[in-house]
Amino acid sequence: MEAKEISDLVYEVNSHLEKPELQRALKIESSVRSYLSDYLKGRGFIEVPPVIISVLTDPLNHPVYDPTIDYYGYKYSITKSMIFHKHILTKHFGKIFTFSPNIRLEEEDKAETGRHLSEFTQLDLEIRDATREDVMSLGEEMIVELFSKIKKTHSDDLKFFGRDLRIPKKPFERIRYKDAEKEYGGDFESILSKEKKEPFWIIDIPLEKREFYDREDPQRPGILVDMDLVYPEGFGEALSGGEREYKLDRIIERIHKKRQTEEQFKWYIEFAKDGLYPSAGFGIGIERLTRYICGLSRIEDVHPFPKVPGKLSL
Ligand code: ASN
Repeated sequence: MEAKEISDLVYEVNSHLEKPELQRALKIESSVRSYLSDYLKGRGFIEVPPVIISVLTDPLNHPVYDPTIDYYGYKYSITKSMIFHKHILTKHFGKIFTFSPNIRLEEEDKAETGRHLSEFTQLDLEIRDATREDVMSLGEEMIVELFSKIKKTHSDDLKFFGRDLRIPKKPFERIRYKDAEKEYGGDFESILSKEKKEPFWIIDIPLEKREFYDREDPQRPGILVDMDLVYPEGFGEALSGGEREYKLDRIIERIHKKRQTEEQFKWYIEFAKDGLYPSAGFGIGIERLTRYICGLSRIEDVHPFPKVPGKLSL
């Protein structure tokens, strides 16, 4: 990482915070948060506070720097996602959501994507006894309503960005992971994202491409009952989620298939022994959503203190 004088950093932060683009984007993001929150509360969801450190967090399916904090003899991680907490909560609450700050200390190859911040917020939600179908239609309706409201209330800001925000038609297109890969090769997500004019779903993701907690289709071994939503116009991944494994034997088998250890997830396993419910949910990145709404090429332009992998930031 390049060395930087403190005075340079102060200058950089101040010039960033002064930018009209950032100020407008933050105004929009502030509305995005309240509209989404109102939308979910209006549908019976309870907002829960975020978990920042825990003995249990998402293993993710890609490498990140992974520090732990030793505290009273236990190893705590900084939350990478609240996936397990969401699932455990559905034992006692039917529908929950949280604006969850996630820390993923990405490696430097993610610095130039324009889509990665090491610290970001996802709106993470989970519903007990729901199916993938249920959460996909919820996601579609939520996005359509959000975009319509933003168009009405932020027309000046969208005009400033020169953004003609299109309201997508429901249901969004669905493409099976394996079909997309066959037709476009390994880079299908970015190819399709550039080609499409409206958000679309990638469904039925192969088991090895995702974490152990997404449910394997009992009728189609190796295929998960999960999904990603991808933004059009080259903006890439928006959301990911799916149905969850909830039976103890399935959870243990899936942990082993990933070559992870029961020790690593012992707390979650204890909850599974106690009994978990079937559930489904998803998480949508707030900064990526704001970036898409504003039509900006770089994610740091929607965050006051952006943590771009490999770069010093406040
Ligand atoms: N929030 C995602 C989900 O609900 C998980 C993640 O962020 N890795 O599936």
